[in-house]
Amino acid sequence: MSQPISLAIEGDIAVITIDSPPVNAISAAIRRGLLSITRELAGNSKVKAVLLHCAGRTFVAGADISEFGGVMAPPELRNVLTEFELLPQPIVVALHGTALGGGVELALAGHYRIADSGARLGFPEITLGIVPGAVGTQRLPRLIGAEQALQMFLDGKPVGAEDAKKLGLVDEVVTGGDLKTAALAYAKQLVADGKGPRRVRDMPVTPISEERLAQIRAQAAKQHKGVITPELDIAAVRASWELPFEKGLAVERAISDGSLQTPESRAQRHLFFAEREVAHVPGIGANDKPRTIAACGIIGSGTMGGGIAMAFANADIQVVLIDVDQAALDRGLATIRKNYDSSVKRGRLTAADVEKRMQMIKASTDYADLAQVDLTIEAVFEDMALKRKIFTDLDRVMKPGAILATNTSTLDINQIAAVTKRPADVVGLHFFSPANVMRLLEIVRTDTTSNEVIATAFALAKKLKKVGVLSKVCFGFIGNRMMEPYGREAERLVLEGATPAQVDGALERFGMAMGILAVYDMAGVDVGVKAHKANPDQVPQDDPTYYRSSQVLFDQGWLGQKTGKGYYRYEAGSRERHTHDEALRLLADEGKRLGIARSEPISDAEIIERCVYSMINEGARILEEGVALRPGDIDTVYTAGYGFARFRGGPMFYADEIGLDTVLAALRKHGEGRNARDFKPARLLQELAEKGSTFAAWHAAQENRT
Ligand code: 3H9
Repeated sequence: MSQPISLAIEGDIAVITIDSPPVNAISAAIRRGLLSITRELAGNSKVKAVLLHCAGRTFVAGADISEFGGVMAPPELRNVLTEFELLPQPIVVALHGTALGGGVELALAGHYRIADSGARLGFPEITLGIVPGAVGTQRLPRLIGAEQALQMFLDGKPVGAEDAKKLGLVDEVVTGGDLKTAALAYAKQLVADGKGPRRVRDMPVTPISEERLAQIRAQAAKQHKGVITPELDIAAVRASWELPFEKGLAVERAISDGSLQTPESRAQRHLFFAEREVAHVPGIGANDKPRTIAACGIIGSGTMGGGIAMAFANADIQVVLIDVDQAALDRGLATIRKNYDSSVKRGRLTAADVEKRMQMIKASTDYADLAQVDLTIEAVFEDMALKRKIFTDLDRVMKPGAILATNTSTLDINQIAAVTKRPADVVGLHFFSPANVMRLLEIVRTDTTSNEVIATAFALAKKLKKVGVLSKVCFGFIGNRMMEPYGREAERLVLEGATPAQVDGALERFGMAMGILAVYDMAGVDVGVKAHKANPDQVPQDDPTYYRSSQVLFDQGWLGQKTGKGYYRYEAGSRERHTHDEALRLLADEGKRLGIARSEPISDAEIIERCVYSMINEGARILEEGVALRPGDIDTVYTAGYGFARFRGGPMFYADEIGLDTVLAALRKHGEGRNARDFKPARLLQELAEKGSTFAAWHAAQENRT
């Protein structure tokens, strides 16, 4: 195996190569290696310049995040980079692929930076709840100005090579040709020109005015709700202009090291790995080659089908969009165009992009046009008989090896697969609305879906820039099944005397993107009412309070935003929530009629315990039954698809953080006086809580057993 970092002397140039697949993350071995190479070069007067570059698909994508959990082995990256920067020879750093976090900090310790035109440079630390800790907060402001630097830290998104050059972050951009060759020539030219080191630490900083800083702070608070990392970034960058370099470095060290210990950082690092682990499915390996998906059929051009069509067109996959008649298709295509046009207005797409994408979507009323597609996704309304009929037709027209998928969110896909002669090629692909925006894709495996089809679904999710999570067939799969008790409690709370604003406010302060009752108003109060009606076997018939509040609104024709009234009242054309007094009165009356209205005020804590802990309890059942493979899969579903705050790490991680005994005790407390079913602790939750264990530990033990 090659060394993760090595040194070669080419003429009078020292070439340092980092080669640590897959992404050249800086591990302890690389830190040790770079330090020893630095010390070797410091005393080598024959070397006139140093070039640092990376092998493989990318420059360094950051520090090795897996080391952050425990005590990091010495030496510290910041100390290594200090010595590296002080080398007497000029240092050229050549960047390609994605240079991120500690990768850019490494480049900043060099004296000159040259980038491939496809390179992207950025500081994603904010997405991990941490502050750059390898002197980035002190060097970047010196190189590109404090304001631009702070914006990069707060934004978290990488910039392209040309933009990096405009910022002054790189000196040269190489278009075409070999980067290493160009960088060597650059280094030789420096030597020929007698140029020495140009150390960022010696540069002055352009500070940010207090007034401007206040604006940036306000904007960041809006963009990153509920987390302290932006404030920490601001404090670290402030040190760059208020203090000399060495003192600023000490401030950054304290802030960055502290940021690694926060619950929000633990949560976000957990999600980083959880989102990558989801695609590892036991039993599916390199032999299960994903099939090529170059063209896709979509049945149904409504909101869901249209959004899915956009997701495919955006990923450069041909679409055949099918509906019953031309009028339906025209409506569907008009909505797609309208959505694309609004992206043009917001500057996200050009008019030419829109034309190209519209060209990718061919509309048809004829199933025969699906004969050559590699996959068809059925996205019609939830009706088993209709779906079985569609699958019978698809089975007849589609080519051998093509995949038949359904976007159902509730129905038993085994029953749908059973009507085909190729049940191994049938899978659930459950998109979330709007399907062109939402990152989550639930991949639902039936009893017969083949490994190859599952592998294809994961590859497809990646191509669509989504995160695929595997679920077994059950009512609601992972996400909607856990929503059921969550919504049940929210609905009951408003009958007991909490206002919708109170319930949603508590959930939003906890970190949900939107309170559940506001979500109902947005999606349509009728959606849930109809889903419950269509699935009587999933609805307890002996509980008159069950999802009763939405029925009360539904009976009045208050369906939410679309009718101007629901849990809230809306002015025409506005989504701003106002108190809906009539609804409050009716809901209070209903609570009294059912005998559940309470006189004492309901606290935020009770709202969270009843709604969120019930969701966690259902998550435990889902793990017990093997519907989800891992607690992290559930967390990924909830943060990518249901607006659960990333800084909480998802419901199962959050439960581990607060302690499963806390969850269990609250379930027992709220279960008193309720029917035996509602807060009944899941067996797994109870066992783990009583042992003082966690979902994470349970999962690790399961992994070790297999
Ligand atoms: C930092 O640098 C802090 C500093 O200030 C220093 C403080 C002292 N570490 O995403 P992929 C793994 S914080 C460890 O599927 P892609 C990943 O888990 C860091 N592992 O590929 C996966 O493993 P597996 C700042 C990492 O092509 C494999 O590599 N940097 C790291 O879709 C492939 O990853 C970041 O936050 C890492 N840093 O995307 C960058 N990065 O195959 C995070 C990746 O076993 N990384 N892995 O599942 C990314 O954004 C993407 O991985 C990247 C490639 C864009 C690079």
